[in-house]
Amino acid sequence: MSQKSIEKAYALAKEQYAAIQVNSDSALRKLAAIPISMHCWQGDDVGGFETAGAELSGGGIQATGNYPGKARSIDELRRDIETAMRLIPGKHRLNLHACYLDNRGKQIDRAQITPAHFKSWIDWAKGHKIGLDFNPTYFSHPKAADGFTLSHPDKGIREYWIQHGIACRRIGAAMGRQLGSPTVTNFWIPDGYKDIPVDRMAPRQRLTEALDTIFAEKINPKYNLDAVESKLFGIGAESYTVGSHEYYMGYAVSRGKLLCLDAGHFHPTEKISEKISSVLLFCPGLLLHVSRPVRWDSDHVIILDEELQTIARELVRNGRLDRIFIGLDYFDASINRVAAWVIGMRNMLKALLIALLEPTAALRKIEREMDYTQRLAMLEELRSMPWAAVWDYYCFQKGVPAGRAWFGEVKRYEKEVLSKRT
Ligand code: RNT
Ligand code: ZN
Repeated sequence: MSQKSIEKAYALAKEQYAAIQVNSDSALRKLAAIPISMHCWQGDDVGGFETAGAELSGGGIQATGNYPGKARSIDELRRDIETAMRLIPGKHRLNLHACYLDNRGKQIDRAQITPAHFKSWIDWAKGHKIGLDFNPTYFSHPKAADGFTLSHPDKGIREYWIQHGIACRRIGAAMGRQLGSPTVTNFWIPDGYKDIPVDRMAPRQRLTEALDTIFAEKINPKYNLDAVESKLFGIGAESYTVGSHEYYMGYAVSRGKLLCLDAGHFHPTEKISEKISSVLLFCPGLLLHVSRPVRWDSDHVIILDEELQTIARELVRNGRLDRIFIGLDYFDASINRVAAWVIGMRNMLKALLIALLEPTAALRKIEREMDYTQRLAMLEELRSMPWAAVWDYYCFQKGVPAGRAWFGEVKRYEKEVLSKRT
């Protein structure tokens, strides 16, 4: 697409949006102010760098596929992330897991990690002027092998994971302070039973005590914000999950924490888009793990489907973007991993743009007047508005390839870099 045709198409689109009282320039300014936290773990199938060639297993998290070119070192992962980010319009963030520490070949115990182990990431983020988000890693570890961590019946094991949590909040705070933007540190644990338990209460009591101990240290929310993430079930933990939705909703509301909604962590017909407004009413903030479950929590690359658009509309319409943190959480090892990032990030942004181009005030008025025929008619007409021309113009503005042109860049990178990794 030439610059001229992008600009021409945009001018026409702008007119069409103006006719429904939508200012497309201002929608683009708003879009540019929304950072998406890109998850580092798509780049190496949730492996991390604790030990050379570490493979993830456990916790019921499963990347499937063996597409060549996965990052084998921090340097390779950073280069892949940089390549992806050059094809995504706007400034975003990187979401790190504790197991991506820079240990310089030395095995470091998870209870012993410090900000020093993330210094090279912080410097890297500074260099790119982006913020970091963080996650303690409660899986792929001998002390998680029983399927229990913070709610483990053994006090010693609980204590170990409590220390990990405390260490991670301090790391999050160091990142946030040094980068001048709060780090969201998200707690997800795999704890649960494969088969029907007798005591559903005790593990939840233990989890509450453990979390309260982890969060006892006061940390300035300017540097670090805590989030807790629920789940419905995991592979090997099908019958009972300690950290269920009701559990964490209660915990987050009573402790003033952010609640993390992962799109893959609910019953198949349950949608997180439906939950956003309720969480915003009662929690200080909301973290999203945008993902695409296919029949189960399969963590497919997000596509521009109805639910993604509905999520984005809920985020934008509620007008509380200052309290909402958007992160992606999926991992597909069966396709080019850089492309997986680019496709998902661009889709998230497209969904937000479509939402920002909505004449929400007018639609609300129609709804209040109970004119449901007009509401349906208008919502359906909006689907064929020329948002794609606005998107292409945004990419052009931000100096990244418009349309499908990014794919050639990924293919070139695959040929020159990824295909040489064996
Ligand atoms: C697992 C959770 C969790 C992880 C990441 C890697 O089901 O979704 O968020 O995917 O922490
Ligand atoms: Zn998640």
